[in-house]
Amino acid sequence: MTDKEYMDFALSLAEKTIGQTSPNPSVGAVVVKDGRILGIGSHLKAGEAHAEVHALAQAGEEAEGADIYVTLEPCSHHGKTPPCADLIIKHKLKKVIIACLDPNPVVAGNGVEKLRQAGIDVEIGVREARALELNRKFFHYIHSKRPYVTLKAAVTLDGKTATSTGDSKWITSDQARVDVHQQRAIHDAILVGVETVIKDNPHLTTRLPQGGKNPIRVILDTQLRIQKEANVLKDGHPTWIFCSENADGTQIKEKYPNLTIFQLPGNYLNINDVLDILGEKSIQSLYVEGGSKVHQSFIQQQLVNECHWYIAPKILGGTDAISVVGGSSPLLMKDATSLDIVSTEMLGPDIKIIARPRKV
Ligand code: AOF
Ligand code: ZN
Repeated sequence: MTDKEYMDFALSLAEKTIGQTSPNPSVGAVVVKDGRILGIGSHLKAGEAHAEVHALAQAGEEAEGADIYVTLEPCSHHGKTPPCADLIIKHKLKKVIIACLDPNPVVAGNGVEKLRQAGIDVEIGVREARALELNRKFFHYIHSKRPYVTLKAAVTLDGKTATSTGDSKWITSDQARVDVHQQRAIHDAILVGVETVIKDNPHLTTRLPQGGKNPIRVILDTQLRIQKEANVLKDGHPTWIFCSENADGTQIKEKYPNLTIFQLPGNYLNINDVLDILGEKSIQSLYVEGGSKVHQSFIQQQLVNECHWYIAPKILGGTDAISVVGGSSPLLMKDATSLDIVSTEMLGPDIKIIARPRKV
């Protein structure tokens, strides 16, 4: 196998753990000597062993003189676990092949430096694009200290998310909804506006046959209008509400211990402030499920990293039906938000489009 093929194998090991390692990145490692694979590993959970630890434990003494393919620069710091660079040096590996550097300031090139100083060959950049894509949420978080924002919408062919009466059950098929629950499971938090809570009384939990972690629920509710018996309050899972400092949350807070209230200064909620606070609370990925006003705020302020659009083969028609993105349109087409389509996929009768705002 070539270097690229071994790295692809390491990347595929890492990709299988997407969503279960937060706040750590997904990492895979493969130890190879004389064309034989001696050890493989993935980082499985924050606080537990890194990918290299598993792979090297399998290789044991045979690791001496071997190469290791790692999807991220081996760490050099004492975090919750000891440095992988030290472990690689201890096992006397010959060469370390790395897909991409770790931007985490406590590592950021120090891992490579440590290895080179110990006389180990290091090659960087094999399958880099795939590795950057794999951990794009982690990298975005490290660079911006804010969560990576994915905007999700289920729409008709004519871009509507509800009828004029607000009915939206259901636009897309079961297959599309399963995909949404898979996305909920791999995000740290899910965000909606209070209008959605009042209208739909959703649970915003992950409901998959195979299980899956629930994201923290974040509700934007300036005036604290949430109904006292809302499912997101009653079901015991963590819910964070952002409201204005003028709202009084004492009673509701006492009633629901799973509820955290963040009161922001001023009379309206600034989404930039919300993202800053979520970042401080280690939320690296945020799944925004609307409604249309919330979508508009995120789009207008250019706070979206990725759009997931589930398009059902239905047409509602009517200027009174609710558009997926609210507010007023710009006057000119040249002022539209431009995106690049990353992928398209059929989910039963529906299409899923993933698109990312075009970088200018
Ligand atoms: C690696 N291999 O498999 C991973 C790495 O608290 P700790 O000790 O788990 O360190 C977490 C940091 O280590 C994380 O933020 C990232 O910079 C790096 N992750 N490094 O060598 C791995 N998961
Ligand atoms: Zn490590």
